[in-house]
Amino acid sequence: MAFFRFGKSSSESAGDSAGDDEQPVTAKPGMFDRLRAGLSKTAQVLNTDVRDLLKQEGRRVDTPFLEELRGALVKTDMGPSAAETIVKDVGERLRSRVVDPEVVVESIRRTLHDKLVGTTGDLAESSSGPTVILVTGVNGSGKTTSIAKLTCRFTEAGLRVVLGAGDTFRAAAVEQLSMWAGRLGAEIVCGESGSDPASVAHRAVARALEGNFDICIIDTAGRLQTQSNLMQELGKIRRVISKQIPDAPHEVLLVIDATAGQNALSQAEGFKEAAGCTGIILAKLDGSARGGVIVPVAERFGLPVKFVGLGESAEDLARFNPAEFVEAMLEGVLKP
Ligand SMILES: Nc1nc2c(ncn2[C@@H]2O[C@H](COP(=O)(O)OP(=O)(O)O)[C@@H](O)[C@H]2O)c(=O)[nH]1
Ligand SMILES: [Mg+2]
Repeated sequence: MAFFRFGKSSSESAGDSAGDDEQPVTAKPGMFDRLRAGLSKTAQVLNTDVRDLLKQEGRRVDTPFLEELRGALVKTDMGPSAAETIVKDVGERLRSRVVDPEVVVESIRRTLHDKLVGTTGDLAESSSGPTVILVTGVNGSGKTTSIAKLTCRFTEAGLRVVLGAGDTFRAAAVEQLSMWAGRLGAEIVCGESGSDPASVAHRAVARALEGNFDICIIDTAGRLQTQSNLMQELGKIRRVISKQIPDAPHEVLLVIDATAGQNALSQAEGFKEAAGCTGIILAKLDGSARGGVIVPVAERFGLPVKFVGLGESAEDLARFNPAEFVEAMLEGVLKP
């Protein structure tokens, strides 16, 4: 079904209604500008540290130069393996010669692209009936906001969405999701505060089936992988859902906070197995100077990064496109 290509990449405008999203749409502002703005803090690191290094007149590519380059690259959180590949490549191509900024930038571009290509993918969808998406992650990572953003994309594409307020831990969480549901024209199924999230999930999926909804998205309370009872709860939610629709949940999305650094990565690790995650949303890229973290995220989890979060509004979500991402990161590095 074509509708699951609803999540236009950032080179396509969010409001494009041409309806032919097989065609690459270029020269449209909108999502690419948003991606660029979101990655501006990361680009700034490359723009100052790397650019300063590249602009030093007569500077030769020697060991101190390569170590300075490595230091600047690592600041973006792209991880030691990507930085090492770039440093090695630049060393091999330019050693003892005068620095050629074009070669260095090309090496960064190619390395990041190679590491990121193939690390994305479309959302899975149900072959018949509602598509069920379970959203999980640590507290405050951006789960509920990401659900609002997905809902916005779906409803804009004319799909009917029912939300399950599975974070029954805090009353405020239910209110937050209800507010978004009202604003975005989605239905919502809530439970009593403190009630069993699996029962809320069950009722949300039942509502999706009986009301012929296209999409059912289930929110969950934030948890840590060390809280084994809560991690088991995710398994229970999955089991309940799969009894209602055998191949559901069709997606289990892990939301990771791009600003939280290495710690967030370790915290998220246990989710992959406990929740059977199928993809990642990397939220809060806009607030981070460490947008390069997408490289270790993709490497470490071995899961496709399906979307990136670029702000707090419902429109601030882009489908992850490696080529555009790398261009946005390198924005301005070669400018005089
Ligand atoms: N700047 C920015 N803030 C975000 C993004 N996603 C979520 N937030 C903010 O992060 C905070 C926690 O988000 P929330 O969705 O409630 O997290 P949850 O606890 O995982 O459900 C809220 O203040 C959100 O507005 C994003 O992509 N960019
Ligand atoms: Mg929440």
